[in-house]
Amino acid sequence: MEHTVHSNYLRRCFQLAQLGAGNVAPNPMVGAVLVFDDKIIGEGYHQRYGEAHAEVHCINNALKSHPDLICHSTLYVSLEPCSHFGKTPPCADLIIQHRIPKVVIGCRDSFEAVNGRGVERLRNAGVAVVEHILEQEAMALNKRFFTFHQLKRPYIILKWAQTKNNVIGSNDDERLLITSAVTNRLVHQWRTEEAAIMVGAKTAVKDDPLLDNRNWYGNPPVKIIVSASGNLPGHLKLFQSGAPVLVFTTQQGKDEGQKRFIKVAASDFLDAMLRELHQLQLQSVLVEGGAQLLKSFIDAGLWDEARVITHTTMVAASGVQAPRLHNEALLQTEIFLTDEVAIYKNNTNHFIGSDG
Ligand code: AOF
Ligand code: ZN
Repeated sequence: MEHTVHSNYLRRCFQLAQLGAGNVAPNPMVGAVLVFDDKIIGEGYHQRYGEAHAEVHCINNALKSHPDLICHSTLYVSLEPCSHFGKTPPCADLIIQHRIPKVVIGCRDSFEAVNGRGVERLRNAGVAVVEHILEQEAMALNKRFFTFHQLKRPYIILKWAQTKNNVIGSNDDERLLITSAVTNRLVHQWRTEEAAIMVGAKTAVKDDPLLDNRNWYGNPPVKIIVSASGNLPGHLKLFQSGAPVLVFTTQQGKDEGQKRFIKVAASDFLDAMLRELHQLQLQSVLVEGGAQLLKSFIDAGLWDEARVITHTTMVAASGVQAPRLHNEALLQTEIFLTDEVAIYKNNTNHFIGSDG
């Protein structure tokens, strides 16, 4: 009974948290509610990166209408309240100051400066802390943030489009167009949701894509090109629009304008590149091809999600075969005009909760 009550209020926190989508990264999305006598007396969420945390908005909201009830209420938060002085003071201290007797959290915060210290601080001050109610859901809500902090690499989403017979590209220099206008827009939404997009040099040259998110509103992702030689023609369209371009190469390259070369060892290419991306605080990357680059991520087991767009009728007589996933679990499929969009997750990766 109590478990159901806790779950319901935590689900409300998740809903609130998502109102911050697109505005809080690289911080996690967080929502909070204050409950007295099974009624919500305050709500809040982390609205914008660098600004007040969810708990602050929630307590301020309750202060307006029910200041006297706060010290008798339970605070629900989708994430462990912070214990560090970041851009804002610790939320754990605010909770203690307001003498809130009980806090129910979705999951602990894997950020090194917090990582259990928020819970510890609350318990040391006599606040009852309830955990493990909807832990996996709470972590999934911020899958990019937790992957980044726990695995020290970005959350990796593979994406490709294929014909009905699994052909991803032509054998010659022609670009193979598979997706409809609707799916293209969806892909631009996906690009907007991630910190970076990545393609191999061959795709960059053959398709000459802009690699931007012009058909969706929001921040443009950083463009990443994987090019062993580092030789990329300066006229490529991807160099012409705003976002910075990172070229991962095994050679020395000359930085120019928005273009930056990062040299990594050939022997350890993928891991070294992911370490660099972690250093650069890029929490997620959408890998858009070609087949060879996608396959190298799959073979290394370095992927979290795959989004495969399959044309429902188009058949190619010949061409480059799409890669094959291993250990995948199908999460959902949806049809957009001519295309079926299937989302898979990597079954071997999962978040680690505070109980191991
Ligand atoms: C919370 N409540 O709503 C959020 C938290 O630089 P700052 O001060 O914004 O701190 C950022 C870190 O705080 C972030 O990496 C994460 O660990 C935590 N985010 N914590 O108690 C919130 N957004
Ligand atoms: Zn905080």
